Formats: sequence, structure tokens, C-alpha cells
Amino acid sequence: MGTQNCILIGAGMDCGKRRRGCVMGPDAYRTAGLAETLAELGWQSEDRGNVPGPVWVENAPTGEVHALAETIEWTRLLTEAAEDAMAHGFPIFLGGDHALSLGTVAGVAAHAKREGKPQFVLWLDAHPDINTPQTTTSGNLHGTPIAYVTGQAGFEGFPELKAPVPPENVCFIGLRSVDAPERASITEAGMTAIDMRQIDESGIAAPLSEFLARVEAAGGVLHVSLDVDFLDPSIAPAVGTTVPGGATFREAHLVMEMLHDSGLVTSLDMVELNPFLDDRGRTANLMVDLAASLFGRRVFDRRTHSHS
Ligand code: 4U7
Ligand code: MN
Ligand code: MN
Ligand code: MN
Repeated sequence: MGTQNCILIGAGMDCGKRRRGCVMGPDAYRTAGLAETLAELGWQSEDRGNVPGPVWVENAPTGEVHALAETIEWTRLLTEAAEDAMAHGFPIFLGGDHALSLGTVAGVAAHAKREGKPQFVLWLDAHPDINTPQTTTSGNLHGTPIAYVTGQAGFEGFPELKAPVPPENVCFIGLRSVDAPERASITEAGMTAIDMRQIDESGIAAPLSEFLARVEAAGGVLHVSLDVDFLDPSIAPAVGTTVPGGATFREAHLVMEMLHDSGLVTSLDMVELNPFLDDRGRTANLMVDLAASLFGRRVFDRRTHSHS
């Protein structure tokens, strides 16, 4: 994390699913004091405001792909915003639902390609979001970004990818809700998928260390996409797609602390926060605290760690 300069980009995308509210996410993070928290940790931030994507779309009938044209437009805008921001600092994309990653990951990967560095993606989520517009049964495109950014077919009409992310460069952590076609494509592509059972058995640190070692060995850069539903709903209720049995408070902070120590992370999505469903701001505050761990908040310094 070289530059110590963060670029906050509001992406209040709300059309990646039917239930409304993620449009308020960027302002909830601002209200929870994200910029002030980063400043305490020695990071300057430049708030670029909110990307002016399409704001409201009438719900499509259940099962039909929802808001395709709007999602394509958001993807175009966010790819550009992400690619530009990478040239100026460490972008934090304030969601907005997870469909925003169609654009943010495409944009950061395009930048990495220009720099000649392999792009890696860490997907912290209950879901792998690897449906395509053909395989989705919900029609909700927030369940599709990994398929798009890894170059799978079925995204006609979307911007052509400048730099598809190799599937083997993606690591999922926290999985506990995977659709059948998603399981098939993860297995077929040989992607690293750490489900909750593996976390129960081995702890969360071991598989994360292994992945970070791989990023480092490749001389890669790492994009982190943090979906609120990675967290257990008991600590993070403000999300439309809660799944029981998620990451605990300490598991989530440990991931962020290890990511900080690795020095490999160059961009971050904070997605799926629906402030309309929150309980006196606790989920927004937790997400900001997790970002603080990623940007260096700690109890004590570590003298020895594996990825310094
Ligand atoms: B999120 C789902 F069917 N797989 O495609 C789908 F279970 O960004 C859920 O991770 C997608 O919250 C969840 O609609 C998308 C469903
Ligand atoms: Mn510029
Ligand atoms: Mn997601
Ligand atoms: Mn999810």
C-alpha cells in the first residue's frame, strides 16, 4: 500500500437486485466517519463523490434478468472510474450492491495489465457471485461479477474486458450459499474456494496465508471485495441476502489485519450495505472498523509476520 492516498468513490448502485436501499451505502460510510478514520491512520483521502449512474429501475418480473441496460451503463462508468483512480492512489469503492464489481474489478485489472502486474481478487462473501445472465435463477446481476471479470461467456452488450482476471487468481473466502451452476464453474476452473466448513476446521488464517503467499510470489496486486454478508448476520444485519453461519467479528478483523501486513492490497470494494436494514448504524460502523484494520489499525505491532 505505497501511496498513503485513498480515493473514495461512491457507487450507490441499487439495481443489481430488487430490494432497494444500497443507494444509501456511500453516505452511510461517510456518516460513520470513514475519511476521519483513515486520516487517524495516516491516510489522506480524496472523496470523488458519487458516480452518476442510473438511480432507479422498476422491478422486472421474478426470474427475468433485472436492470440489464442500467447495469451495463454502471459497468461502463465504474470501469473508467476505477482505471483512472488506480493511477492516483488506493481506491475504495463505496457500494452500492455487488453488481458494482462488474466495473471496479474490470477497471483495476485493466490498470494492472498496463503496469505489467498480475491482478488477483479476494472475494469475501457468503456467495461466489459467479452466475451469468444465463445461469442466474433470480435474475439479479449482483450475483454475476466474478463470471464477467474472469471472461465467461454470456455478457453480450457489456463493455469488452481489457484484462480478464485468470480464474486461478481468484480466491473466495466465507462461502456458504452456492448455486449448482456456480459450483460447476468453480470446480471446472479450479478456483480457490474456502467455505465456512474449511474455516471451522483450519481457521481462517491458514488458507488466507497460502493465497497471499501465492500473490506475493507472482508479483501480483490484490483487489479485495468485501460483501457485508461475508459477516455473520448477528453482527452485520444491514444486508438483503443474510446467510447464517458467517464470519465472526474476530475472523473478519484477522483477515483485514493480515491483508494490511501483506502490503499487497491495492483496491477495495465495500458492498451490499443496505442502511435501511441497519440497527442504529452498527453494520456501517463495523464495515468502517474493518476498513481501519485493513489500513493499519492494530493493537500492537507484529515483529515477525509472513508477508511483510
Ligand atoms: B451477493 C444468488 F440464487 N446466488 O444468483 C443469486 F442465491 O452479491 C445470490 O453475494 C446472489 O449478495 C447474491 O441470486 C449476490 C441466489
Ligand atoms: Mn486522472
Ligand atoms: Mn456478493
Ligand atoms: Mn453475498
